[in-house]
Amino acid sequence: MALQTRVKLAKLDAPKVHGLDHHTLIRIYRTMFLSRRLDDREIQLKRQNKIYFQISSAGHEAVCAAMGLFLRPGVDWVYPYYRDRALCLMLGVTPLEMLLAAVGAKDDPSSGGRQMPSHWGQPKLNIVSKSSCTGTQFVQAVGAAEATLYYEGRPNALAQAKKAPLGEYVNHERDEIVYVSSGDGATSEGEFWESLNVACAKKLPLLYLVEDNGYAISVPVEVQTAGGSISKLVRDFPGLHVAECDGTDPIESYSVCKEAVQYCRERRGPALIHAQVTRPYSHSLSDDEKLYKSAEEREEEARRDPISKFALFLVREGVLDQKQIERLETEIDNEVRDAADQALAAEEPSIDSIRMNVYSPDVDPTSAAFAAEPHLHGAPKTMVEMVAATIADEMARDERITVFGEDVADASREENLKHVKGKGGVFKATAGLQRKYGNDRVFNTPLAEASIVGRALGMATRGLKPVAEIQFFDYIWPAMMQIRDELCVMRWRSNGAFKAPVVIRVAIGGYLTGGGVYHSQSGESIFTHCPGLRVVMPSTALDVAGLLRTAIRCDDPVMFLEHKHLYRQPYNRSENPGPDFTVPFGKARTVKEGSDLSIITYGAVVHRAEVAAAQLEREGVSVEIIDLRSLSPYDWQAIAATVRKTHRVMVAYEDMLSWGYGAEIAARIADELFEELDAPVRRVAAMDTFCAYQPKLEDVILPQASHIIAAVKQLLEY
Ligand SMILES: Cc1ncc(C[n+]2csc(CCOP(=O)(O)OP(=O)(O)O)c2C)c(N)n1
Ligand SMILES: [Mg+2]
Repeated sequence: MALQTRVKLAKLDAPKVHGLDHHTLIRIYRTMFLSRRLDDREIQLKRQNKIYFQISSAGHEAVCAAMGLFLRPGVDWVYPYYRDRALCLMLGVTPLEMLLAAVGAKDDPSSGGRQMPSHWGQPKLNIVSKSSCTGTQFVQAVGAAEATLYYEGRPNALAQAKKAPLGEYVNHERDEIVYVSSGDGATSEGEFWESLNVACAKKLPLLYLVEDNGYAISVPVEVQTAGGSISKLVRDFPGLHVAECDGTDPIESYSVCKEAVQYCRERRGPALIHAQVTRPYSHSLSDDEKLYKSAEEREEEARRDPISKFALFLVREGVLDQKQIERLETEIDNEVRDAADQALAAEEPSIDSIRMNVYSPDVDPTSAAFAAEPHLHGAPKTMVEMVAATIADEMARDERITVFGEDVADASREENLKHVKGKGGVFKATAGLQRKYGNDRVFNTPLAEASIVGRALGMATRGLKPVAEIQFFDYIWPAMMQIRDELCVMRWRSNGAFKAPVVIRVAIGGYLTGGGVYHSQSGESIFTHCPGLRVVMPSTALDVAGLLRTAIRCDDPVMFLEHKHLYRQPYNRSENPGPDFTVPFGKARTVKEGSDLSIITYGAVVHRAEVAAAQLEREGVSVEIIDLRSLSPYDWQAIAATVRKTHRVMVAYEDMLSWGYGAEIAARIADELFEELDAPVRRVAAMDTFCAYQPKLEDVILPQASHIIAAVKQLLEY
């Protein structure tokens, strides 16, 4: 096996000094060797076609094992990279559990056979489920570290989080830290830099380990990183403790990890360790490094192999003799063989289990429990005023709620609050919340959307209830990866072990007069396309109160789309329905009953449909209007009922005509209700182009009442 080659090649260049007792030294070696043998075994299984993928931790074992001595399982929070097998072994993940993941078994604790091997995750050890995305982990770890500080100041929030679903995994200790690791390649992702910025600005107890094996698949580090050294680049981040070490040497790694962990535990700020490691087994079994690494490079790496070097070190230092090493290795080989036999015999997940854990099994936001009567009181509020009022009520009830985003605070400089009115959002949707609840609960973030969503996810993972704001839908795209690949998938990929009940409030839509391309976009279908995410879009202030409260009390991630054009209209205002008013998701509202034709709509088009219907009424045409208000899930029963009643239907929406949200509704009506139809299903929607700055052009592009009237008349001719 490859290992034997390396023992022969290794030189006696291991460090001579060590302050470690024999027990610890042997524990380190045992873990390193076990890690390597698990990789070797998986490689063998892959070659025998008994598993489907393998990515190894070979070459990374020393620094990971050393780090594992300092992180406390179930106390510190851990976001490990896929090459952190030795760390996970140290924390208590068993060889069997690792091999259950490799074979994709039902009882794989990291994902129930849903993720590829080495995608670690175990709630009882505070190891947070990792995706395959390189770089998304950084900002999530920031959110987890923010939760550390939050719980420190708010024990009541901790108590509330423990009572919520999955509360058994919520924990906090005074000197806990958060660990996040990555390769050299992943530090090129924007989220790495976004995370460092926040970690340093907020002095978070966040420990980074960059395991630099010189390559990201085939891309060498000098192409990846300016100057070839990530630690050089980050050295001037304020308050960041930066250290380098030979990550193939457990003794050197031990002292560097010790110092960095202590720095974070003492709350002096974040720390970053840059560890030089090797990658002797190619990137994965799908890669062959001989295609891009020279023979000399590979030989040089072999000489630095941590396992062979450390074995020789232990012999030389008299910790173990050759026989004892061999005995230890045989014992480990037997352990790995037994675990592999057990894993290979393990049950596979059942086919019907695939639908489990897309959404919360504990809270059903579509249920009757969320159907409440309004107790209206006070002066009528606009939609935007109702957003602030609803969040304010919920924050009083639930101390887990944090509110953040760009400009959402009244004034970040608290001393200014005595003299100024406060901003509270570019639309004032969060006005007064910071003043009322403090700047640990309501705060501005750097201008970095991926990190807004990633931080929210990290907080939610630890039991908080973030209500984050994306200022304009048009600028949500930097956060797309965090939303699509992380937020929506967290519960499913961890087979229900972790969840992400984040509310993302987003100002959306056109009809703005002068919004142009970048202040007018729709695109809700892109998010209704994401399983795991709830998407709602109210058109009245009353529905804002009911649906936003349901969103906050929901146990799933919710995208709450607030139409900018509707924020301050007089026609959709409402008195406050009271602090217990909720509206269930997936229940449409009948805006107006009618008998000749149905319009299925939502958002800003609801009012346009009402205007059209009023005019048509004068011409003797009776139109029924259904406001979906909840887009995923949506109320198919209400749609079917209205089609069965009028037999003529139009779907009117602001998203683009082609591939837009209404296209799916129209398709389903044609699919399932064809025999009910007296006329084709008609879509009235935005042109397949962009909204223009010139209001007249925007009026042509977006659906108007006149378009609806014309389409209704055509449909009535059938
Ligand atoms: C966002 C993203 N882009 C691309 C990939 C494909 N990919 C997987 S691992 C990898 C290289 C990672 O290199 P590095 O961070 O140095 O880690 P290493 O594998 O070398 O330990 C790439 C490009 C991915 N998983 N995620
Ligand atoms: Mg690398």
